[in-house]
Amino acid sequence: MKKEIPWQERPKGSTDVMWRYSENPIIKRDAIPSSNSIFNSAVIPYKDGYAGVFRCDNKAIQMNIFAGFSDDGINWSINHDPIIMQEGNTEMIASDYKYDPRVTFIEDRYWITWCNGYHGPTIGIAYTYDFKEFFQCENAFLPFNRNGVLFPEKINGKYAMLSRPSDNGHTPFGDIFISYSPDMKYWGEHRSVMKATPFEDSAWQCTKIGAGSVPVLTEEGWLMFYHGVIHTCNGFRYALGAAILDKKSPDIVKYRTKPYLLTPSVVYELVGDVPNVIFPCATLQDIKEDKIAVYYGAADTVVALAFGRISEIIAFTKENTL
Ligand code: BMA
Repeated sequence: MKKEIPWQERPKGSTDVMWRYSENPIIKRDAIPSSNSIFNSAVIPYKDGYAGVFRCDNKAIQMNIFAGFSDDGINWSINHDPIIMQEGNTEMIASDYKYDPRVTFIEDRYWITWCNGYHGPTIGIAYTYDFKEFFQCENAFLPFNRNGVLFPEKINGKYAMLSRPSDNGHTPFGDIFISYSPDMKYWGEHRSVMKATPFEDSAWQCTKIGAGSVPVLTEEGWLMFYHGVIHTCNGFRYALGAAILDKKSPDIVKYRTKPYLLTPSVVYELVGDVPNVIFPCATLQDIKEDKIAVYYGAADTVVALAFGRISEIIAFTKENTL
């Protein structure tokens, strides 16, 4: 039986390229007993349904990642206890906190990347076959770094990861880089991919940007949703854009949205622990049906879902490129 991804047609009267799920948020802040908030989280097809890794901050505001399962990608059952890591390709590495997970299937297993607290934020890596046992590997980079996103296949024989070098706080800068590894342990060949924009060109992404969802291979190249940030007089505002990276050399940005695709505009994006945040971390797509569903954290409090037609997002990105 063909697995349906979550989907709703574009609302009548809307001309927007992407639109929100009418029942958002799909995961509320108190979906498990210990949680203060559940947001920036990742999902992936698994067996007959879906699995996910969720960022749940508890009521002491300790950040951790939790596994969860769903039949339909909308109704989730999230474990009440965080993921316990075992040794992967190295000895156990300290992890003061874990947040903002991404999940990628490569070859034979599911890889998790997240922001790992190791003398400050950097990129943690683990793998699992079943979302029950998880094996933690070497951190990809030195601190400080965030938003590590793996490509779903090797590129020129190597694992490839986007990331965003940062600082120890609420980083006021940030560009996306790509790094390669032969073995998921040693990372190098770091190259610049895309930068925050000049204010006068596209101000919603002028302070910093970060990779969001796992890139999806399309006829035009790798389609990736990212967040862009503007520093306003009221703090940071996080919006969502799309980029298309070259298939063979993904450090080459073919197209990138000058206007945003989604910006905080409905109550669960405008109101929460951190107002004005849309933070994409995953997609589910049906390439044949030309459908994509984007999972994003809203206002650092809940998880929400948005939809679009892949062909329309690509056409829009090409026609409105920076
Ligand atoms: C970033 C990260 C994200 C968060 C965002 C907005 O620095 O901490 O987890 O969603 O800020 O607060």
